[in-house]
Amino acid sequence: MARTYDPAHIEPKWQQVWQEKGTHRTVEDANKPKFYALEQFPYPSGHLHMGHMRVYSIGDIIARLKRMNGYQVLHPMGWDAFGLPAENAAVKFGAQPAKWTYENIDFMKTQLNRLGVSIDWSREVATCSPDYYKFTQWLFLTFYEQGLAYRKRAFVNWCPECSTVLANEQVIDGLCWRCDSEVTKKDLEQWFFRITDYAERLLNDLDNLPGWPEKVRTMQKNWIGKSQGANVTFTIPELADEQVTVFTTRPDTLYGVSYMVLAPEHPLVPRLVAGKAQEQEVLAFVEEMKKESDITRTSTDVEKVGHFTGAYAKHPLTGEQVPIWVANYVLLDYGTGAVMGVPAHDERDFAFAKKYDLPIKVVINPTDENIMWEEVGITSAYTEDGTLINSGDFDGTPNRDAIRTIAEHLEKEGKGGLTTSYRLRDWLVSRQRYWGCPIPMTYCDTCGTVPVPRDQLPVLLPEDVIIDGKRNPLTSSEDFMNTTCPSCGGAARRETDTMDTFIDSSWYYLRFTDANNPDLPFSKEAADKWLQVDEYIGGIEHAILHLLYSRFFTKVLHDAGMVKFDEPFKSLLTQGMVLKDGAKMSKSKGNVVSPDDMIEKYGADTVRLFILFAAPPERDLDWTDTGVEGSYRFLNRVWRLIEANTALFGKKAATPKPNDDAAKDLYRTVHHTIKKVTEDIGERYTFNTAISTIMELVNKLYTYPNEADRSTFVFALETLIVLMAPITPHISEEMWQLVGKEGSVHEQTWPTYDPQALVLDEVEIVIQINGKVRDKLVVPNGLSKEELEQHVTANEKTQALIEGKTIRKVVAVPGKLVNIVVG
Ligand code: ANZ
Ligand code: ZN
Repeated sequence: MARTYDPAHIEPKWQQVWQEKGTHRTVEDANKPKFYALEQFPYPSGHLHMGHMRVYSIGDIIARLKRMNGYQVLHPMGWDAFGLPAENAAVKFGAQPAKWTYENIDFMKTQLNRLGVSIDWSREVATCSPDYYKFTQWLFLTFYEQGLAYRKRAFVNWCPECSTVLANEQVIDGLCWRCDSEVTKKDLEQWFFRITDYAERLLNDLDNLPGWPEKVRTMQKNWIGKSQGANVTFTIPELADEQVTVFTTRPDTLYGVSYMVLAPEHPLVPRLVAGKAQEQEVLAFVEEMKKESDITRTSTDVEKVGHFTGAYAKHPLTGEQVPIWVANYVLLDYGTGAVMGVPAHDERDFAFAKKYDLPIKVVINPTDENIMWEEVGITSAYTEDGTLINSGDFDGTPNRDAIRTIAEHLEKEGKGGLTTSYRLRDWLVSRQRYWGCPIPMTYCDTCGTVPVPRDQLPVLLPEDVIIDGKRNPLTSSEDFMNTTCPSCGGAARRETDTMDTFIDSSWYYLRFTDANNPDLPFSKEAADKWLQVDEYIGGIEHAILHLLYSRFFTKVLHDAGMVKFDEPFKSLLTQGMVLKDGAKMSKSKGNVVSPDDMIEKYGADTVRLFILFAAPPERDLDWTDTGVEGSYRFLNRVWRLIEANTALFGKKAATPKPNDDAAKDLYRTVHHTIKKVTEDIGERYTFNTAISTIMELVNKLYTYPNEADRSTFVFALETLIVLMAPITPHISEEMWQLVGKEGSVHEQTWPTYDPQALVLDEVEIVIQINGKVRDKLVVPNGLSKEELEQHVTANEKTQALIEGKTIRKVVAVPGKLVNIVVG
């Protein structure tokens, strides 16, 4: 009796077999090329959603194909397990973050296994486990030793809701990336990573990443925000010629400066206003500005406001008095935190000068004859190019040239010079949170800041703490507050801040190469063997933060001699979202499709097939019930085809003998399918078109005549099972067994296509007489020009067409046509 396709039975069965046999373990075999396939590891929030199912299906099909292609494949998985939700759960349900997190991990791991992904779980990592975070601390010390981790007092982004600081990258349009509350500022002593030291390399090396989407590279480029300009140093006579430097992209407008603006937090401000009438007013403004986020302050919708400090600077070239202001739109941590105001040639300065009635001085004469220089600055700023006027010795210089000549002149005078600024800021890594990796530092009254020696790592997170969501419980931990100084043995306290979780995820791909190493984060040998990640798959939401930080980490570790490469991810695939009927899945819309329900109903193979078939990976995918059902029906169709023909199979691979037309055609189709599937999955990552080619093959097999060659038919069926293995691993394994084959289908060698088989034996060509189409003719394929000419002219059909006429010329185009010119 025919067996029906029963995924609920076969899927768990094979999952267990694979697990017992260790089918998905990484095979280390120096004779094979290596391939590292990695999907971004999930945060253990509680359960996997369809978006996860999509990334992991994509990663799995790639990993499986490479294995069958003869690669040694590393395909690991772990958990990005520190972070705020665990603490929120602790506040809400009283669960300990550790317990909550590990329970989630257990559940989500079961979900992943149910999808049938081929993960080497022997390399599993969880960033919250002491075995892992010991080395996160170890690497923090490396950064410290390299002078790349430092502590400073700074105005930092503060989320009052999460009661923690945020990195600039975590402030989106002035709001907290996590909870959307308005971000304010706080003056705190914090740890930073000196990522700005790497700004230039992080920017330039984007050019060495052709395997990354252009869009992501552009986003990183803009984030780094390189700006070429000049520093100009003014002096302040009333403060004993104290210097104040501004950053400008337009040193050519230096003679047009009519005021200077300092960021409200600029350290000179209190001294400038001391004892002046403006003192109270300015200091009050400064306090107000400290609370506002940079994004709000510089937003185009926000009005520019400022205050005169009552003090003046001296212009470096003219010696003129320049009034010094403070204003909301100047930011402390861009450039030098001070700007020169040139209202005639900058829109923003123009608006500011108009509002506060400051002088407007034109120094660039428009090249455009329709604009009178006398008009500039009356109704708007002139921001285009022109020639310098009112600029001393520089009059008459084209302004583009003056950018350089004025900067060079300043340099000679010791008053500035050309320089580069980046928008990228140093990475603020301290968090006032409990559920994170403790920063391995101690503070001693005698010795100051003392790193915890490596042999004393990890600095463990205490587990018996009370979490109220307001205070960091580490600040009342006995362990942290009363410790001994590693240097002098005296009383000391530990750093109570933990690390930004982005540090945890900046090096996990390295740990996977040597996941159980008890002494080192990873050995150089293992990392050098497996890295770079050959294909990294994840969401576009990580285009800036995670990828930039990981690149930074890799470069630092490269410079420290720990790895040989200096970019972690050779190729990057950013997958689209999973939608439901065109809308984003969300609890509030009630349109969430649960992966568990779908697997329960149709099986994991159907879910995988649908996900991979419904859209190319970078595009959004629309989850439709009819689509899933279609995928399920297709698998049933394949199943019945194999089921009905099991008797034809022998133990050995079928040797096809295509000796009739139907067999020849099928033989060619099989090779075409092999080629298409191999390239679509392995090179183009267009899994959808690979699948449709397989579907066409199945259609052909259904109409294959009974009397046609059987050996070719069996060869086609066998190949079909193998080609489906990376896509739908369970049903393929079951069918492989069903037809009596030995071993696992996943251990088969991927079929190769025969280019010869793709060539048609015969082609149809057109016969033209004097340029007019007169007939068609079937000729052997692959004839040369001369052969074709001969073949056609000798043919009796042709002879009849040219009867009684003389051939003057023959033009033969192989595979297409022959034109005979007669007279
Ligand atoms: C004078 C000037 C004249 C400027 C002119 C522009 C046009 P990008 O391209 O983004 O680097 N600036 C410098 N530091 C600043 C800060 N901390 N906060 C706010 N604005 C700042 O922009 C550089 C320009 O932005 C600088 O060039 C400066 O204004 C301003 F016709 O200087 B400019
Ligand atoms: Zn000490």
